[in-house]
Amino acid sequence: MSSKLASLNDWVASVAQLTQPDAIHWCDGSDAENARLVELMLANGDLLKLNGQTHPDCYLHRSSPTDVARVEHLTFVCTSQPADAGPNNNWMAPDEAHGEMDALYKGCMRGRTMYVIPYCMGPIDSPLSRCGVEITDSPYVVANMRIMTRMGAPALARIERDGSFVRGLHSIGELDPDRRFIMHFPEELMIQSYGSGYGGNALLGKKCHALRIASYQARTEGWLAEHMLIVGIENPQGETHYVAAAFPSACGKTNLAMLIPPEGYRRDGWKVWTVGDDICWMHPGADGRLYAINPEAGYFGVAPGTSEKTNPNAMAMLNRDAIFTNVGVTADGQPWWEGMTSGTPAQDWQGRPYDKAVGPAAHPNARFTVSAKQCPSYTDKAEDAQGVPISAIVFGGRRASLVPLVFEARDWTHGVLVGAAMASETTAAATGAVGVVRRDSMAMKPFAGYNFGDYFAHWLSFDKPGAKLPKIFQVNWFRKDAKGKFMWPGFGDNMRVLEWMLKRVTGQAGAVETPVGNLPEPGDLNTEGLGLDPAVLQELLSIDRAGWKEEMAHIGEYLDGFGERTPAALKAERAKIAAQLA
Ligand code: GTP
Ligand code: SPV
Ligand code: MN
Repeated sequence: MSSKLASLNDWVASVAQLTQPDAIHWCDGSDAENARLVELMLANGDLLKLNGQTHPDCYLHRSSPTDVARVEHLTFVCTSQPADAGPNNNWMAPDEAHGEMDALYKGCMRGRTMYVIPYCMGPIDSPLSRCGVEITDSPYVVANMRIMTRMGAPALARIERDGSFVRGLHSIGELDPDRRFIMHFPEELMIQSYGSGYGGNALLGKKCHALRIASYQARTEGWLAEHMLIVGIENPQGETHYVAAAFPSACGKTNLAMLIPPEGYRRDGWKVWTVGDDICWMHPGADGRLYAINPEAGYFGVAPGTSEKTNPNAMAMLNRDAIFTNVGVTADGQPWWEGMTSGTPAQDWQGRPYDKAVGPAAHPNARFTVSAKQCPSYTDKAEDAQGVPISAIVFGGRRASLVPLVFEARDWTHGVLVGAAMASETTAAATGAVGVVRRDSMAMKPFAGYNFGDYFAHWLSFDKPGAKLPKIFQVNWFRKDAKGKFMWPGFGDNMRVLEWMLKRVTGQAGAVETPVGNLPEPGDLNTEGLGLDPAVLQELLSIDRAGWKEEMAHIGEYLDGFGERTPAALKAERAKIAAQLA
């Protein structure tokens, strides 16, 4: 097979010339194709079949034990000018990077099949969507891309219509951490990945295309590509407001995107609709509002911590047609991970007999891959070619101290500062130390495809005459008490905070002004049925002025790190707040 598009055929031929596969397979995305691939992977050990009674068509993939997360230190943005990648990225000169990668790719697909995956990020018929082609030698990547993107014949047809696409080349190589690179060439709309089969490193439509390359394109085209969930909150009057929220990796996007409101809310008629759980592309519409699409078609979510108690919607979508990566298994072949409320693991994620003393059953970054349509709160607004209008943007991180449960930014510039200044504890989603607080502007530290200074300026540029921008908030579900216990119940109860935010949007809720932002008073939050100690709530909703003074000084140093590219308006906003706190 081949394509009507000469540039695509030529590229596929040149990659085959370099990598020397035994066979080339153009993916059409059909069920028959998937069935053949699953059979192949069951035979070669890439997949294990899970319990067909409890989990029909569910499979377990055990990765190489040293290939379990994103590798930020091996991820590069290769622009001609180092300053265009910025201090927030690793940089390599494009020529040098191509040289390194070509050496790795040379003959790497001998004895393997090369799969050509045409995919579309976003609804096939949406003007906001963008396409790419991933070439890979991993059938596991094909199976995941099939769930995570609109893949196959319809995508190829659109690519042939558009005439352009992002080129992504991936090989698992030897799965050797010392021969592993994730390279981005935004000026060439190209991605090259070698040596890892893990999600963010290997499913090139996701972080590599939909965030790093797309953010670079979005800057020149006047839109935003963000690490955000998109959720619709329907009030008892039947009005739905859409919220986009940026939390760093493994900090609660999937959970917020499909939360089940507390019982009282459900009784009153509140409903939650899931549009996306990880990536959001936002464009200004003719009416001045921001309209968002979810470029993905599935969820690649964190398994540990997901349970009937914390995320029943996720549990309901995971009992059929799902791929589980690096989870444990029960004696009767059901997937199992830490946090589950029932079942007992028999084997851990490496296939060893489970022994608590040796380690957890599931890897802390174990993941599930599942179609978005299987989520009970899925809305077909996720298929809307125009996207959904965004009423509020939320930034949030894991902060054991200082950052209150919620506050509102005074205006857009203040909100951009809040996003830029965001910090969070690192998690198992990337290799390296876990629990270290670092700045993670807009939850995009690992994903912005260009200099953060330019990125902040791009964010500020949306505030122009006629714009009807969303209100911006910061939240923190992760405050801990002196004993190290979470102070806020989180999960479904985060609905209470969402309600306050949306009532701020519609002018129905009160707030106290502070230099840091506008906070609810304890009475402004619905805490009915929560049983939260009033002193704890008071602490969650207060500002530690001395602590914030120090934080503002750190934020100043951080912003200065982007030199002349940091917008003056952002520095001025910070200085104003620092002065008010002094
Ligand atoms: P990525 O897919 O890595 O981008 O992550 P994500 O932001 O979608 O994170 P996810 O929702 O999967 O949550 C990661 C972990 O945080 C899980 O173990 C959750 O159980 C936990 N978590 C999510 N929401 C809350 C919350 O409100 N409170 C607490 N304490 N934990 C939460
Ligand atoms: C993240 O790390 O933010 C993820 C998982 O959503 S991955 O696709 O691996 O990037
Ligand atoms: Mn993510």
